[in-house]
Amino acid sequence: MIGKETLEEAKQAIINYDKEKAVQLTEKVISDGVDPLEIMNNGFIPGINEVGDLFGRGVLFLPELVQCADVMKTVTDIINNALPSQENAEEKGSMVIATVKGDVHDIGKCIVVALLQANGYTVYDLGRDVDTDRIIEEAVKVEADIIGTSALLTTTMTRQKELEEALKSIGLRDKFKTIVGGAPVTGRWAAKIGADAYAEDAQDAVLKVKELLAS
Ligand code: B1M
Repeated sequence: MIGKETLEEAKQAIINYDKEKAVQLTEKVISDGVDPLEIMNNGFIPGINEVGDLFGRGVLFLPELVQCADVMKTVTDIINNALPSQENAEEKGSMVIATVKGDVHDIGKCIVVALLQANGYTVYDLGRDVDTDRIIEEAVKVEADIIGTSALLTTTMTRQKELEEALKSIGLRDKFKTIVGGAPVTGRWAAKIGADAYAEDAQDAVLKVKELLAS
């Protein structure tokens, strides 16, 4: 268990874009043998969410947002690298994942990727700002079981719908299961566009992927 004070320090380190502090806290948690997802979920993510609120309310501006995101990305990479990797991942199923075209937000998607990999799934991460056609091409190429898309902007969520429609129009909808996520995405949106699953966060994504592969 990480103390409340440390979690608050982690949150503030993101808000104040204090990279040195954020890295120091992360490394301490890892060297203490504590699950690093705890500091991520209960310290850093609340921090970046508050940054988003401050930005949305015009209290904080783009240059600061960029610096906060940079600190968030740094600790995400450290934590992702510290998650245990699994052998024989191939047997559990595979997934192609991307942040949709027009969207460069990838911090959450990278957490999802790391957690799926840590749970033994093979994940082909195509990165961010990825065209729908390319996502489908790659899924066909690697014979993925699941296609996952992340969208953080209300304006790019429509790409998730575009993917469903594109799969249908080329007769490949039944070949893949689809899962969607991202801050503005909801279960209702997933149902509306015909996606097979919605995941709220990385832990939920692992759960939903397991269910999709069993169905
Ligand atoms: Co931007 N941004 N941003 N941003 N940014 C938001 C999304 C915003 C809500 C902030 C705000 O105004 N309050 C707002 C969107 C408003 C809207 O759409 N209505 C916004 C805006 C406006 C913009 C720009 C347009 C700003 C500008 O240029 N004027 C611009 C757009 C650029 C573009 O994409 N074309 C922009 C840019 C950026 C940065 C580059 C500076 C940076 C991103 C850096 C990066 O990702 N490499 C950034 C950031 C950091 C944010 C906020 C503050 C934080 C996002 C984040 O990393 N969250 C964000 C505010 C917010 O979301 N509260 C905001 C932490 C992360 C762990 O959570 O990504 O939600 P999240 O992922 C979660 C779950 O959603 C889920 O699991 C993850 C782990 O728990 N999940 C999945 C995610 N993907 C999944 C996929 C799955 C399953 C689950 O299956 C496939």
